[in-house]
Amino acid sequence: MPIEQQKIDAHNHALLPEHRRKLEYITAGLPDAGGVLRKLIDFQVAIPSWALGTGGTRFGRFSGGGEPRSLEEKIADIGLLHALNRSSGAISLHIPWDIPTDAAAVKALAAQFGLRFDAMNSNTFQDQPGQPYSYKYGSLQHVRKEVRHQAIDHNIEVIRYGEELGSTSLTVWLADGSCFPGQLNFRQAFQHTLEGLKEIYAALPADWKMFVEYKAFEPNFYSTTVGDWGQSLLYTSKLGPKAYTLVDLGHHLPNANIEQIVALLLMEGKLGGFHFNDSKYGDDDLTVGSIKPYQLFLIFNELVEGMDARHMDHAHDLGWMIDASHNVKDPLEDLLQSVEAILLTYAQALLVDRQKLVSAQQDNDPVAAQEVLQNSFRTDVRALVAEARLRAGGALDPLAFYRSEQIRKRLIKERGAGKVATGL
Ligand code: PSV
Ligand code: MN
Repeated sequence: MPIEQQKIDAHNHALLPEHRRKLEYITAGLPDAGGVLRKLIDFQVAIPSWALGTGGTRFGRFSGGGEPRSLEEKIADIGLLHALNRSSGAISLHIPWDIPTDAAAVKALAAQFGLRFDAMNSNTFQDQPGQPYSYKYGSLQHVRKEVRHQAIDHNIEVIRYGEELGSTSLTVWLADGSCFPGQLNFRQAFQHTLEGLKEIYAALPADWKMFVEYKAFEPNFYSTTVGDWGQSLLYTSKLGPKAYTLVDLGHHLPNANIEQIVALLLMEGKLGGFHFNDSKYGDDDLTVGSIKPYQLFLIFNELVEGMDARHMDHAHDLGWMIDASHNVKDPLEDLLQSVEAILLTYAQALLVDRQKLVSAQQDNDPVAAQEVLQNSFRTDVRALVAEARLRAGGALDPLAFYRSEQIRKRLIKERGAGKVATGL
């Protein structure tokens, strides 16, 4: 649904006096507000094609209506988000949920909305109609060669689709593992998986990256063949320089120190991609920043520190993506909230007084270190993020705009109430 710039301008105009007052207050205390604003404008978070419909659990799914009926409509939805927040300028596709039958047309449509194609995602965790072999007992780890080959071929096919769209990375997430002790020979499962990943790696174009995503449990509940960052790092180290570990915030055991994981992967030059979401218990796929915002801040603090230590470009050197979808919110509102949470937290991490933090560390002063971190975490940076959006042509308050324009109601009218988008 196209959004008229005039409407965004009118919305901004009404909010401008209040916004300016808040912005002056925050920028007065900042040494380099311009630099922070530039980084915020550059930072783009990819939206996965499967997050545009109401998510579900294995117990049920409750469509809110107006869900995209095709890849083209998914692109239009992300275009809408990007028009409002100017920070969602990329789409991440899942094959076979979103096969681009006419790649040139799909690419041109995305370009009209200012979107590029982020990482391509393969799917060997579900069986597709007509598929010769089942993934019930795994894919790349499988005891049977023909199943492994089918999974390898699928990943290579996904790379080919991605090449047509201008993507430059492949994310491999495997559901492989076992549900019961004794079901699997761990070493053999690892070796089979490594061999398969090597074949996929060999098919990568020169400028492509491969992200190996890990997950502690689910759908397998006893062992997972890429179960944690150590296992992922083992694979990516053996694969070579184009292979990186991907961190999904929901894929850890409770209370894992994700900020430390991120710091060490960055130190090794092996952090490649990031899936944002939030959770209370496991891979809950809840809105970013809705449950543990301080943990997200600590992770961003390490990301900024670690990327700066390696002179990395914050906006382009890692693949940033949201990976969330759940049952109760309007997915577009949810995504607006998630992107906002990411940018707010990134802004807070940019404000951390690094010199003071280093001094506190050198002085063995945990009290001072906590003061430094929490000073930033408790700074209200909402006006800064809004200003970045305004300068980039977006809406000062995307969610308020979305609601006042009754966008969901219009989407339901256009697409119907009953359709369920492809995805989980
Ligand atoms: C698995 O839980 C995961 O995080 C992977 O990134 C998948 O591609 C995605 O969710 C959607 O199933
Ligand atoms: Mn993920």
